[in-house]
Amino acid sequence: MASRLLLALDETDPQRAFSVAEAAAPYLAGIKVNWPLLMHGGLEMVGRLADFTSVICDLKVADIPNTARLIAEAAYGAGAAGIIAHAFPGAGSLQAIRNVAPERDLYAVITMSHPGGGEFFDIPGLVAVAREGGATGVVAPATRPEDIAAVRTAVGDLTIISPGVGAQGGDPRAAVAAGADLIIVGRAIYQADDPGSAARDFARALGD
Ligand code: OMP
Repeated sequence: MASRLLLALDETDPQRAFSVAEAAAPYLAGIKVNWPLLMHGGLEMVGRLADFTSVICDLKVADIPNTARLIAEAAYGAGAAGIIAHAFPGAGSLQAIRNVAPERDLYAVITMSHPGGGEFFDIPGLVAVAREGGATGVVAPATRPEDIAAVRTAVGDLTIISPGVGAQGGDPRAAVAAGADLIIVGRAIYQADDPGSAARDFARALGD
């Protein structure tokens, strides 16, 4: 079956990022890049990593629609298959991203994985924003499967991607059982002695 594993490539050394990506790529559904790698390697990292697998730009966009649009034009233009944005700025900001590339993915953050990360996030309200804004998927935490289940109930068949496995302690099987489609793993793969084996083991553990 297709892999359920997304690699969070928060490696700050671009050369090491490429070697990790190359080793892990056979076991991945995609790579997620965030500010740490983009700030060290530049936006061109997106297109270069897209040679291995599809790339999601986790920019956590949280801005007015015009600024969100400008960010989306740069990220999709660099080759991103998807962008992660916060839902809380509202449906208009998500729509501004969606309109840049309606055929690509847009994931809206509903609630976050770190301790206290759910405190200010209203799950049903933000899921409604995500749907109105045209998101193709949402982000919900593997550290709190009960939140994934609540998101799944509200979100219908949108894709749920779930961070918090590995370094943050979340249980990947529990996250999938609660409704997650794809599991995001960062440090437990890119800091492993053998990132390829680590990715293979996570992907196998997620197999049905
Ligand atoms: P590790 O904790 O190293 O596995 O990395 C997790 C990745 O998921 C990082 O890139 C985080 O920025 C991201 N993330 C979270 O950890 N928690 C969230 O609630 C949301 C995200 C995200 O949007 O990807």
